Amino acid sequence: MLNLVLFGPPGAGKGTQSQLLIDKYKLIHLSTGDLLRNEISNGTPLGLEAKKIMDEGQLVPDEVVIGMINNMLDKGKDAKGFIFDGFPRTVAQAEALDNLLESRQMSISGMIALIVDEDELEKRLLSRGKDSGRPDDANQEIIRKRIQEYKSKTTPVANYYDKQDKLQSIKGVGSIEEIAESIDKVIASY
Ligand code: B4P
Repeated sequence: MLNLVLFGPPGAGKGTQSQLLIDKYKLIHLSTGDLLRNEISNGTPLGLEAKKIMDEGQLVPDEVVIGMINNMLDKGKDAKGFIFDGFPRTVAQAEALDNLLESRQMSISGMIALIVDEDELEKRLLSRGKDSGRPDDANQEIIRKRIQEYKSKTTPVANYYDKQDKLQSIKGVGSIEEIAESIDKVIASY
């Protein structure tokens, strides 16, 4: 199985690259951001709770996203593998993911981190906000809050995988095709 963690700050291109990878490698895409937005559009109690937190640019509680991933892993038992996009975002989530996978005789093949500077991230997210309707992309203050959350809570996740010799970083600036090629090279090395 190919179980990939696509990592990077908000706007790094995780969602964009995931779309290419699911087609190419026939993987199941698990984006906690998409799963949460689904809950919001369906008006579920979980969605109502998550909306307030996401609109402020903060991370939703670990137990909420871990529960969602647990359910989704069961639905994809016969898959060729998974892309984890936007998850894990805290060390507690990374530990929980390792446990969830181990209990299913699975493991993470590797983490690919997309490196993009802050000015570029802000530019991309503000530009997406013009037509995405996503409240968390709508203004600079919220975007900066998300980047701040990433720096304080999410960057330690890269060290977590580095300690397991599973981290590889690539440049996330350039054309979408160029970045996809760099990702392919890393996958070929597994
Ligand atoms: P996410 O949905 O994961 O959103 P994101 O971090 O903004 O990444 P996204 O995938 O959307 O951006 P991408 O880089 O593809 O999270 C949203 C919120 O949900 C979080 O803030 C949090 O509140 C909550 N949440 C989600 N997961 C959670 C978890 N595990 N724990 C707790 N809370 C969680 O694309 C950005 C833009 O860049 C696009 O417009 C794209 O077209 C453009 N782009 C991509 N590649 C480009 C390139 N090479 N050049 C130029 N533009 C590019």
